[in-house]
Amino acid sequence: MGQLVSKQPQVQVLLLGLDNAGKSTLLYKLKHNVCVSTVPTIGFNVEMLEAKKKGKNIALNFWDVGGQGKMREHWPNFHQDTSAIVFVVDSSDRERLKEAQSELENTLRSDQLRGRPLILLANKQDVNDALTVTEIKDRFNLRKTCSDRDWFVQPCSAATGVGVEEAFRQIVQMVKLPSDSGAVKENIKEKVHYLRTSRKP
Ligand code: G3D
Ligand code: MG
Repeated sequence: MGQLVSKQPQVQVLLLGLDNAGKSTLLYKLKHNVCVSTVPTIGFNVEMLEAKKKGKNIALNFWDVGGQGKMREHWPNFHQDTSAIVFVVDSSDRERLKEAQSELENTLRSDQLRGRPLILLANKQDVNDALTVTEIKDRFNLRKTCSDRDWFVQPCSAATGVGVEEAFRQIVQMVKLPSDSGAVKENIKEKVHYLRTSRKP
């Protein structure tokens, strides 16, 4: 007898932030609970994580997009069908905070991301003198920039794992499920195909 294939709802989570913020470290910590030594992401990584929301099993596809200057112009290609934005900040890098803020604000202006929740991860809290959550909220002026969406700032350290589970729980809680799971046409394969074919020649 054939087995019934359960089609659990899938949501797309966009993991953004400047290069070196800790996005890939965080993703592998979430996925495998290990600290791997990362190399700068050329292109993107995608990992599926499962969770329970409102009594349903759901799959979250995390798209970890390279944060180096040249890659940032491709970020908009990933906006389609995003259910939540996770923006990772290196809280110890005071010099590049303005640059991170400006990239976040550019991202939040996207029509395709209107109303999508933002979870800002104040990463590298293990580093001495890292900016606190309160400082980050103020510097990023989030009360104003995010007046039209749900937002949350979670302190964490992808290196030590502190705050990482809480970050995941927060993402699961804030991510919007499509009201009709059939509306999610995009699975990973289709999205990769879309990204390949939409690339400029
Ligand atoms: P990215 O994917 O955002 O570009 P990576 O960033 O995950 O590649 O991480 C960049 C560097 O930051 C890596 O160090 C990684 O180990 C380090 N890192 C990531 N998260 C943390 C953290 O929470 N605390 C500290 N102290 N370091 C972190 P290397 O030395 O390999 O470049
Ligand atoms: Mg990376």
